[in-house]
Amino acid sequence: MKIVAADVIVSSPDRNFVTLKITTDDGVTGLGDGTLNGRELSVASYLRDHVVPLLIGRDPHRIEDTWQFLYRSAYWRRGPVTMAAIAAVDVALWDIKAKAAGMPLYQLLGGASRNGIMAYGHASGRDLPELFDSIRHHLELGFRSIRVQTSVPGINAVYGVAAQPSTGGTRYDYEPAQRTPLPAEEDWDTRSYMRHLPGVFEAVRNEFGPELPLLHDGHHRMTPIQAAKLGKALEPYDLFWLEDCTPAENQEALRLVRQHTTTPLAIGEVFNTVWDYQTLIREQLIDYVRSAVTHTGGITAMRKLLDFAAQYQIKSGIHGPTDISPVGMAAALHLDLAIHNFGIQEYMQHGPLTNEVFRQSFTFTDGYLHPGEQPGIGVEIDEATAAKFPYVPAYLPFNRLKDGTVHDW
Ligand code: GCO
Ligand code: MG
Repeated sequence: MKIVAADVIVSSPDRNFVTLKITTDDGVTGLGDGTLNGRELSVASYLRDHVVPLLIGRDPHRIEDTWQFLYRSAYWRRGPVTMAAIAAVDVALWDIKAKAAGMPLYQLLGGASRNGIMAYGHASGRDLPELFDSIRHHLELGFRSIRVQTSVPGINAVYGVAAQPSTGGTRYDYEPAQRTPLPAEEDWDTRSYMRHLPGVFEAVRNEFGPELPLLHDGHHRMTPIQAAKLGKALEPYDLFWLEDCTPAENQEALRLVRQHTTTPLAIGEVFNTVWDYQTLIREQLIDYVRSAVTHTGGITAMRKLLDFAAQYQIKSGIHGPTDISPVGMAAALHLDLAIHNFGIQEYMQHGPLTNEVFRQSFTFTDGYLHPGEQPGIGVEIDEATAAKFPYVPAYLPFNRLKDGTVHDW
């Protein structure tokens, strides 16, 4: 079997996606996701201009060799653009291999280790009544684990909070990459946030009880000591995890957080190789690995990363917002089903136009996801429909503090 074509498809139904479609001389095709929110064209060019020419003529079954060739032959290593491009190739090759074997990808990864994949949804509210409605709405949708984000008094626009009532309106289901020529500026004040949040979780626990797994995303906003303080303040509310509590380029910063709080920690959605986690995992400074298959070099790399994490009793918490395409989501689900150290899977439902472009076979039933039994990863792209939605410049917001200093968003 030989690779005879590799096409980079940039399409923007509800948001921008970068999809790689690899075709073999047997007519078998595979899809990979190379979407990098706000920097999509960088990955499209990396693939189109520097990777696709290297793929033509290669044996698609040599997945590990192709991964190592793309990682080492570039000379320049790591980084979100490179690892998203390698991920797109890797997942497309796993898709081909599983299709050629006539089985769903998870069977090639060792078969199912569980019956279903526990998902969490994104509830949010500008105030408690709106938040409670959003939580109820997600419970009605079948979610059994829920992320809670709210507005903060005195701050105009806060990450993760739907701009409209989330009970069937424009729920916070679409990642906030605004289709604007420049990134939108949002305000922020960490102390206001830290004063406000514990009361929100006390109210949620009083309303919904002690059992419901609740998650929260700090989105890199706090210093290590602030993260330690918030983690400690949230302990009475028994969170499933506090995510991205502090920027983690300095992995050692989590030692301080860990000394002060037993609130479980999830980190890594902005990471792209196992080296970003080395101290965090070896010293058990986190409880969940947040990387997406799409941003971390694909199935080949993610499986090795999660096996490393498993030795330290750390579980998966794969990133699954709507800026991970249905292709990247499906790849995650096959890995989720097969690995032993599965934790939870983020699941933001894609928009209706996205579902027209990507035909998916995964299911969400009674709070659990399943990749389905289709050979391959179980996603096909409708290229004619994809062509109707050309790229639209879109950027994630950024933060400034009250004094104008740029802050983490
Ligand atoms: C999450 C993430 C997202 C990011 C988005 C960036 O936990 O899902 O924090 O909300 O903001 O994926 O593109
Ligand atoms: Mg996050």
